[in-house]
Amino acid sequence: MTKKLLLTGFEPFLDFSINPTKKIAEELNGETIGGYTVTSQVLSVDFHKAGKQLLQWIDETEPDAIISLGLAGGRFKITPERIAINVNDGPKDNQGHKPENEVIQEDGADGLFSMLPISRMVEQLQGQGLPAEVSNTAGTYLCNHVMYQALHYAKTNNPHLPAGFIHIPASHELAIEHGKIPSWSHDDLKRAVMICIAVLSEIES
Ligand code: PCA
Repeated sequence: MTKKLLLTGFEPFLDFSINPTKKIAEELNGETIGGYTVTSQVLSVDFHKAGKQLLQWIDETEPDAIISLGLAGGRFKITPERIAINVNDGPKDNQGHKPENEVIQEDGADGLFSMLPISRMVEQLQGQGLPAEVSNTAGTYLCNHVMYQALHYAKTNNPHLPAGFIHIPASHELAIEHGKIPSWSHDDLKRAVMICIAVLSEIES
């Protein structure tokens, strides 16, 4: 029997009229990659909602691993994130909420490290011809928020759950609309995510 992967993408936000992570998540829903069958969900760019959505889907799916995807418009590479920090800050979310120095979890650690095999993911991506590097900051916006919530859940409820976050560059489709950001083909972005998922099967859990 295959294991279950909860894969999340995000809806569009700010001046990014398309979010390639949404399309990738939707296209991979139901696929089996390595030893994992994917269940996909698309998160709201909403500080009050995203954490609750994630916890609800964890409850429903009972995943053996969680990978969340986010768009990092302006980045050139696939960047698995190393750490999430306990802060919400940044521009308005899609509901108009603009947090400043908010704590995500009152009792939470300042920072939580990814539970995903991030170095191996980078190695595999580069080995298969796709530029990648570990990122040391997921920012303080929704992506950091969701990564932190997943890792806080794991730490509290299931300390061996491989969970974490991968930022991806814009797709060509988005870059054409946006006008000022580097981009990858949708097929390469999707292939990169599939490579990262396949790496999960190398680890025992
Ligand atoms: N990227 C944003 C939030 C949603 C997304 O896809 C971020 O990097 O925080």
